[in-house]
Amino acid sequence: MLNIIIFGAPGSGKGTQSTFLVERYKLGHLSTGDMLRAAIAQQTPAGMQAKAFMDKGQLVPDETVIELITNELDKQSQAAGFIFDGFPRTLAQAQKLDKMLAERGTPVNLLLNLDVDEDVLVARLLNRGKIGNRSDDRDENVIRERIAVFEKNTLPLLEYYQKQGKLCNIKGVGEPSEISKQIRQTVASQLK
Ligand code: B4P
Repeated sequence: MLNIIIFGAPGSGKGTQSTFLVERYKLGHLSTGDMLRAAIAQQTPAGMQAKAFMDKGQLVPDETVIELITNELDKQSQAAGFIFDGFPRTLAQAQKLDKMLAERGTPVNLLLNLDVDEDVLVARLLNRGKIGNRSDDRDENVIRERIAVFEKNTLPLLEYYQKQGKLCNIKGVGEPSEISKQIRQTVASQLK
């Protein structure tokens, strides 16, 4: 199995590059953001709880996202591996992911860290807010809160994966296809 975490601040291109990775390596795509938005659209109890956090730019409680991920891992048990997109976002989620994968006899192989400056992130998300239907992209204060939460709660995970020798830094600015090319070369050299 091949398990890749695509990591980065809101607007760093995780969703965009996940599409490339899923296509290229034929892996399952597990995006907690997409799962949460689906739960909100279906008005499930988890979705209703998550909405209040997402509207404010805060993280949804660990138990909620861990339950969503566990269910999907079980549903897609035949997959050749996974792209974890937007998960883990806290140390508790990272430790739980290691445990869940160990129970299935497979590890996280690598983490791709998309590095993008804050001003670029804000501009991208405001632009998506104008053309898309994500309410968390419309308000600059919410966007800046999401970035602040990322820096406080999620960025420290890089050390966790660096210690395991799994961290790969990718410059996340430029044409999406150029970034995909860099990712392809990084994955190839890491898996040698
Ligand atoms: P997510 O859905 O993960 O949203 P995101 O961080 O904004 O990333 P996304 O993948 O959508 O954007 P991308 O960078 O690809 O999470 C939303 C919310 O859900 C969180 O705030 C949180 O509340 C909650 N949540 C999700 N997972 C959670 C977890 N594990 N624990 C707790 N809470 C959780 O792209 C952004 C834009 O940039 C796009 O419009 C794209 O077109 C553009 N773009 C991408 N690459 C570009 C490039 N190279 N050049 C120019 N533009 C580019």
